[in-house]
Amino acid sequence: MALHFINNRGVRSASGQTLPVTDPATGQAYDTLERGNAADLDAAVRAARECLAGPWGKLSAAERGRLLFKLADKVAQHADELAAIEQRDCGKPTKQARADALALVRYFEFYGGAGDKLHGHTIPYLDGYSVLTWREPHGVTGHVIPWNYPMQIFGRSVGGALAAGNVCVVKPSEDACLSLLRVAELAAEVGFPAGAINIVTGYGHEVGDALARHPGIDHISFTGSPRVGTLIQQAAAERHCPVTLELGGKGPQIVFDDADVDAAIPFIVNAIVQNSGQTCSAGSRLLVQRGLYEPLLQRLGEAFRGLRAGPPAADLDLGPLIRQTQLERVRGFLDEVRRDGLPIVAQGQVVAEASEHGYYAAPTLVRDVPPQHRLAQEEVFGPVLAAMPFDGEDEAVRLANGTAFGLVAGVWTRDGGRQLRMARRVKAGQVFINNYGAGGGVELPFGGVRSSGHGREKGFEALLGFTTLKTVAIRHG
Ligand code: TXE
Repeated sequence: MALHFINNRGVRSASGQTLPVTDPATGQAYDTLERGNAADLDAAVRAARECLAGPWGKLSAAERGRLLFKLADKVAQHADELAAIEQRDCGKPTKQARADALALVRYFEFYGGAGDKLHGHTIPYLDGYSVLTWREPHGVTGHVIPWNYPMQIFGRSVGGALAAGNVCVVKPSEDACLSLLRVAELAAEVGFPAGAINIVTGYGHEVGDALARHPGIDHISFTGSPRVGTLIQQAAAERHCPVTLELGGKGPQIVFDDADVDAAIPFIVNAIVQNSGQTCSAGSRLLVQRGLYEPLLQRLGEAFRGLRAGPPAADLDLGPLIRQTQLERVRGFLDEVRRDGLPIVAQGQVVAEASEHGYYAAPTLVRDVPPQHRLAQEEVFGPVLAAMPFDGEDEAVRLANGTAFGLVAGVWTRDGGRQLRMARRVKAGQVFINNYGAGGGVELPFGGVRSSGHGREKGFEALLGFTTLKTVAIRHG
């Protein structure tokens, strides 16, 4: 029985209602979580505000950093436990669940050491004046977190917000929140004051919507679908609350015919099968220069045929998808592929013991996908890679930029000039040259342009977003 976490303790919902926690590997419910509502959210905001006005507001940046370092150590000690919780809650293969727990450690370390480096400036102005700028926390930050990487997204978002001096109210996904409730307990154990980290579980249209509208929330950080991002931004606009939105993408992997194919193949495969394709930065489109198209598809076909999806604990290439509706979404895309006669180059397997239970999807490579096809335009959020050929740099850029999104892109070429030209011309928040970081690198600023959202998370840059700038002008005569 998982409870909300408010004021450093487990709390029942005001309504007394709960929701089931389902194992995506079996489709069976094995626990409950609280179905929060606006009253629970309000209690969390009040706890946060009291903490901000009390113990949290008195801490120096260095003291906040020390707490984050302690939390990093604590999470490292509990990494196996947290990975096991995440594995059952999200269906992650062991390697992925563990990588997520270790990334959480890195986020707390990184932001633990970064908060006391948030400097302002002095600015030359009129004679007789001194002008300086201060970076101040927003106050209470709200964090709406999805189910694909709960620990990683909590780390980048809450870690940065705390380091910058904010206190946090978190609304995790109703599909995956157990690891975060445990992390919040660990934070209390290492000395985070009551109210610094609060978690209210439940549905998005109930708790998430209440968070977006609550006047006591001073900044919102949201990762999720473009549809809900729009709703949150609209609600926040009513009270002029700043938001950071990370809304996914349709990442192109652009492979020129001078690419190091041996190096590229493992990255291309991983970028679409990692976390069963449920990754905002997934490389879900493969753009290949025509001369390399056939040989590369042949080699990728072999690689895809060797991929296996199965029970998370078996630690295969893929686990299940998060829930039935996501599986139906992936199947819907594949139905359209068949209906429109697009050639499927290869599919991996769902291993026998998994095939009758849980939400498994076989990794699939589809070729000759027309650039305007839904498979080439919309985020599947499953292990389906859409391949298409291109002839030259201009066409590669046109195709790469030809969706509503702009989150992450990969470019594979040995030509140094082309590397930089492509990096400049592709519309994306991150461009990887001869590598592809599907979510990797806590140090690297991350976020999108266009429908992928705005604002940056991760890296030092994210700290700026969790602050507001105050200009102080002093006339001293
Ligand atoms: O996302 P939602 P869903 C994309 C991906 C996926 C699709 C749908 O393409 O297939 O979105 O996934 C909360 N007010 N991404 O439906 O609904 C919700 O409770 C406030 C990309 O699961 O956006 C959860 O905590 N909050 C992505 C969070 O929003 C609301 C990660 C995300 O859920 C709300 C996940 C509301 N009205 C999905 N409704 C990425 N960028 O990595 C829901 N929520």
